[in-house]
Amino acid sequence: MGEQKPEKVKKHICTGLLAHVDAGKTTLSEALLYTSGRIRRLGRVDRGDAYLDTYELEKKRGITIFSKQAELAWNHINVSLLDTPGHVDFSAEMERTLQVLDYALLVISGTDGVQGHTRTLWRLLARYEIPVFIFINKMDLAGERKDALMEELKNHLDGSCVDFGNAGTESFFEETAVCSEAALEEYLETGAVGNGVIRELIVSRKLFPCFLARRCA
Ligand SMILES: Nc1nc2c(ncn2[C@@H]2O[C@H](COP(=O)(O)OP(=O)(O)OP(=O)(O)O)[C@@H](O)[C@H]2O)c(=O)[nH]1
Ligand SMILES: [Mg+2]
Repeated sequence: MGEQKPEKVKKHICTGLLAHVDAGKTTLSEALLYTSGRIRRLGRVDRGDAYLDTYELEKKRGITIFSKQAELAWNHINVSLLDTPGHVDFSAEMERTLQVLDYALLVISGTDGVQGHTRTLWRLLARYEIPVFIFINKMDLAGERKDALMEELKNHLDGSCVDFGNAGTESFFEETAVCSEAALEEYLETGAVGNGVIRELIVSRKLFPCFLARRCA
């Protein structure tokens, strides 16, 4: 009899969405839950029917007051998603989540760019040593600001913010190569940087993947 293959163990990660107030955390959470099939209807904050803004006061004011948790599954990974409030009055509620996060998703509104509160969050994420992915939304309102926004991230957050929309291109590998010696060595030898090294860079906070929303409302 052939050897039985062990069942693929599902990995579990805890990810928090953080941003300044009104950036679009709850809207993005809603989209992630909908895309993963966790919810069947795409609710909206401005209609008061978002899946995660459950409290009456949240629905009425159109803002998040309490952090909420939702579960989704994607490619053999179970993800606990924590949607946090962006309003400074509820910062303690946001900060509580930092103790349990494996990864953070920092949302930046394409119309506002890096705000004072974004920098405060960035410092907190560094203090808690949390790897960060950056998502820039509201690109439907931001016009052709993609390059300027990437410059802003590099200048105001970290020089190792890299646009993953360019993944696989020469300029992507050049930017990735300078993030560590191992990456540079691999790039000089092969002309590319492999996923294994990229993963290491992300986990050790030497590289911050950035994703810009496509321009649709
Ligand atoms: N045009 C446009 N509007 C967006 C986008 N994402 C979010 N919004 C709108 O921005 C407003 C704020 O969105 P929320 O998702 O409530 O933002 P939030 O970051 O969760 O806000 P707080 O939790 O109160 O900090 C809502 O009216 C959304 O419909 C986007 O990509 N484009
Ligand atoms: Mg919200």
